[in-house]
Amino acid sequence: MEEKKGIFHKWFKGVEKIKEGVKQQFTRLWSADSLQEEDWEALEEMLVQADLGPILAMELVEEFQELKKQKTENGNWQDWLYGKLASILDGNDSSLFSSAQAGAMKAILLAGINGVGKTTLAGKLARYYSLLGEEVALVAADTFRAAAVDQLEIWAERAGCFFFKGSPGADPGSIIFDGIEAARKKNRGFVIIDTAGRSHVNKNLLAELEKMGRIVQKNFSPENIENLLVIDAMAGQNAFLQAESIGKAIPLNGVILSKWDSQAKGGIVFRIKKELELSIKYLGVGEKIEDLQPFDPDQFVKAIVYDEEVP
Ligand SMILES: Nc1nc2c(ncn2[C@@H]2O[C@H](COP(=O)(O)OP(=O)(O)OP(=O)(O)O)[C@@H](O)[C@H]2O)c(=O)[nH]1
Ligand SMILES: [Mg+2]
Repeated sequence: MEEKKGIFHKWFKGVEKIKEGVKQQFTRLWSADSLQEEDWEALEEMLVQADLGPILAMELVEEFQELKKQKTENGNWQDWLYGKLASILDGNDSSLFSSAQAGAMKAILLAGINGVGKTTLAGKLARYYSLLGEEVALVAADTFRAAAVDQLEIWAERAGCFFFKGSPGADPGSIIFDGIEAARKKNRGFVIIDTAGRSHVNKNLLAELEKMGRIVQKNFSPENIENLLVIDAMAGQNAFLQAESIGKAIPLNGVILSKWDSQAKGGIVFRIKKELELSIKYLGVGEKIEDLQPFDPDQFVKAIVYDEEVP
């Protein structure tokens, strides 16, 4: 219980900033009789600064302006905003493998630019799904740095799961192929593949990722694959460029936002769902193996809008 509370607090840090801005602006504007241009600008600026991006910020401001014009606002701003924000996240499928065949072998491929937290997440997911009763195998397909393999091996030890590494000099595609084979032989039905960080503008690296994606596809049917993009919660606008080009190399099934505990502004969640039409699956909320929070859209919006006690 103590640990759960700790995790929730770390997660909650990521909404504190947006929550503060939202409360300040909407409390003021909701009950004001006459509003000036600068009031709308201040609201829009707050939303942009909270990482909702210009499109969503403008949309919310315009809808609120319309409401004020018609003087139709009943109730409180919290309920109004809850409805708006919740509708943006409507359809966010936070679960993994929601249509997987029962008993089938499954694979998670983690992709993303350098240093976003892929290897750490591989470890966290390995522990998380092991605790749920899955027989997990971690496959080290990052061949760029020798240390990357050792780093993943340490996570495998912490998570208590099967670990596979290729022979030195092997290419990542063949490591994945062999890793899947080894996992199958060891009856490990839940394969998590850690890949090297790659710049989203490097064509060769994207082609390599494409190849890795194809090898996974050859071994698993689509409903048993989760290609997950790892994004640093602070990436802002750049997250969209990353998603666009990495999404061309492999079909993305969702996003994990890492480093949620370090100054994330919260609004990026809405942008990812709205502009990329990708579901947010998990939040990485720290450097420890247990610092993983399944993303709950309703809890998330309520935490921003309502003054509820942190459980
Ligand atoms: N605060 C915080 N730090 C994190 C989180 N996830 C990862 N880190 C840290 O971020 C750094 C990079 O993490 P890695 O897991 O090595 O990232 P990576 O994407 O595998 O990096 P490359 O393989 O080099 O591309 C490490 O210092 C981690 O401890 C998180 O959720 N919160
Ligand atoms: Mg790594």
